[in-house]
Amino acid sequence: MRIRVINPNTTQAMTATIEECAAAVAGPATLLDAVTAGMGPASIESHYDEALSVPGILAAIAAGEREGVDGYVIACFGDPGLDAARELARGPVIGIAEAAMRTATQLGRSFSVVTTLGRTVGRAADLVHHYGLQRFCRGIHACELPVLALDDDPDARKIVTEACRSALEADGADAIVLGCAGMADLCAHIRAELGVPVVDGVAAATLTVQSLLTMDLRPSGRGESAPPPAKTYTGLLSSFGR
Ligand code: 5HY
Repeated sequence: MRIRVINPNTTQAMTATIEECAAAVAGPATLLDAVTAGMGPASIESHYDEALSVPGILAAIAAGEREGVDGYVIACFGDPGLDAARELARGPVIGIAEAAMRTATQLGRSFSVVTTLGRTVGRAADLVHHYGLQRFCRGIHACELPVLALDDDPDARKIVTEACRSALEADGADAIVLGCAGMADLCAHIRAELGVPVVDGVAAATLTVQSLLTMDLRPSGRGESAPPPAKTYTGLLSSFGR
């Protein structure tokens, strides 16, 4: 099976981190294909960034459909463009936020989320509600590191680890969910430091897609997941016409 892992921001170094973490869990029958969005923001830390990341995601999905990709991961904790991507793809499309949070619910009664900047907490809260996980989520916390600082700040691991420790002490949750794809390579360290389950959405989403395909499960392609109606798109989006 072929799984495309899409980094919706345009930072190649982050795609490399994402690819490494997805490859660490993918099975021998899975061909992983990690791609960086060909257009959009260098990082996604606001509603504006999120909106402008969607065309790059949809272009990567459309290309995957032409190339015979079986399933997709959207490797950004805002799960940007997820519903639109599911209209384009024949196979499963899984966002790392949904995958991580649902995985955390299978490890205990509660989880806390630790994300990057405080301004992204609202989006994470919206997703908790959208996925119906309010009764499990004890809190959403920010480490106040910009997304790209996860890769270039020498203190990033310490800062994120301490933010996770503080979240655990504040909320008393059974698990921690890492709220950024760029934190994926910190997961094992933080889990060892805290002694509780720490869930990385890149691994969770990759294995969710792999599991669905292994069970030969794909969206019905009917109703809301049917392909979007053909129409003309103009200006910068003219290439998205169908
Ligand atoms: C992510 N931004 O996973 C999100 C994290 C966030 O560029 N990749 C990004 O803060 O929403």
